[in-house]
Amino acid sequence: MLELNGPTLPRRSRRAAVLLATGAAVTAALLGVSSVQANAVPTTAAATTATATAGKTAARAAAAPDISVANVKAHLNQLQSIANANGGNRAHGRSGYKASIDYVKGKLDAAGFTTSVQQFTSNGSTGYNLIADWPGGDADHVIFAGAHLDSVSRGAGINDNGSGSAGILEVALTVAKEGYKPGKHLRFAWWGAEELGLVGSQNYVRQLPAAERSKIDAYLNFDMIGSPNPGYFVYDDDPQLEGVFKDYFATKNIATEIETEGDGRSDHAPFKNAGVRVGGLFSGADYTKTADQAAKWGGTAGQPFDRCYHASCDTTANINDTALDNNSDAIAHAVWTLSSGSTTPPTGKVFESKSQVDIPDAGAAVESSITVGGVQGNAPGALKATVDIRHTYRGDLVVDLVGPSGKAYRLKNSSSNDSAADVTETYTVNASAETANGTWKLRVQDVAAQDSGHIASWKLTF
Ligand code: DTR
Ligand code: ZN
Ligand code: ZN
Repeated sequence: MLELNGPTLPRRSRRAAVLLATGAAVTAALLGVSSVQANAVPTTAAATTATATAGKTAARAAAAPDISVANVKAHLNQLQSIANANGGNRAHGRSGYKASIDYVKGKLDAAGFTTSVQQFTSNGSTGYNLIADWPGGDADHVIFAGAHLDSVSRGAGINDNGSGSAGILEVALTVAKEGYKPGKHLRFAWWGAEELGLVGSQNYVRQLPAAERSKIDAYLNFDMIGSPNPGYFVYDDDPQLEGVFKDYFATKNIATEIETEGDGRSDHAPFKNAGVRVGGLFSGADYTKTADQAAKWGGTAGQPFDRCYHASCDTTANINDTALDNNSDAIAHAVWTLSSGSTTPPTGKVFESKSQVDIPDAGAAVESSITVGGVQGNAPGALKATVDIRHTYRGDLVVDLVGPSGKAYRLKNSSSNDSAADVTETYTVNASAETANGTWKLRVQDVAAQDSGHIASWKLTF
């Protein structure tokens, strides 16, 4: 690939690239796909076939899936690495906090969430809140889950509050993986500067118009959910929300207590003060576990729930996996239950195009179309787009799926250091905002000179 105004390739590989490109052009000529068509946006009639019979597509009330505690711990490992690389902490105003925001945002963007970063100033430093909305659901009824992402300056803050942050992140990613279609709108947030006095969440609530605030049916807060000597505490601010969590733990034969020390001590407080119904979970901080509590929860009586609270030893070693797992599953149960959504099972219907479309070297985008029909309702939140693109330097390629609405969903960005050939991938796209039936397009553009190729085939699985 020769970057425009970039370094030139050594002659051998340039010659090889030229031969391959010519080869593609020869292939195209044999197939009657003219070079003019390659540069224009061809109106290739797609060879679409429904190759599978539809399963029942009736939506069903969805039960929350299990949340992978291994995935939650993988997020904690990332946050630990971020702290290690940034002075040992992820505190407000420090590089480790912004790096934490960037990590979480990257995961959510890739999963199809609509994210925004809200900035604020505290103690002379810029702070950040990350807000993530799952497209769909009744916008007038929002189920909101939040956790503060900042640590104290003394340590990595893995339990306080990497645990809550990782727990809601994995729940959000599971929403996407499941293609969950909530009846109510789902929103997630990672707050900044909680340790300075709930600064980020207060900033968010303060700037939220009253009309938007009134749409929040519930705000659920998760601050410390993996304490090493854990308790199972449920916020008692709202009886119904408290009941959702208590009922869940009862099905797991886990005793709970109401959370008594937390009033005003975490990010649910600004929401509660603004009249929003709040709930949440907590596994304990520096208070001491009693003998009675140890009898029902295990662990060590006479010791704090988290002896590393606000200390440098709050690392990935400071986590009880069972508590992290149980609480992450309880978060998912609450999100699914309160959003009363459904998951439309995959129909199994496949629509495919095998029309070859040439991709001009460093040229205009080309498109291949598929017309979808006979699928009820909207496309799934986990629509599978399988592409087979032949190209001698796939880093040149930008690939989008364009829905019937005309909205483009980015499948692949270009990359100056991906010299491998061909793009043969299956992408999962949250296309739940699109009607299933209509014309879908695969749009491909080669954005760098000296390599070319063609779309060989692609298909959509509903
Ligand atoms: N203030 C929180 C930790 C904390 C202490 N008690 C509670 C009760 C409920 C939620 C959180 C807390 C912090 O240090 O981040
Ligand atoms: Zn704290
Ligand atoms: Zn905390």
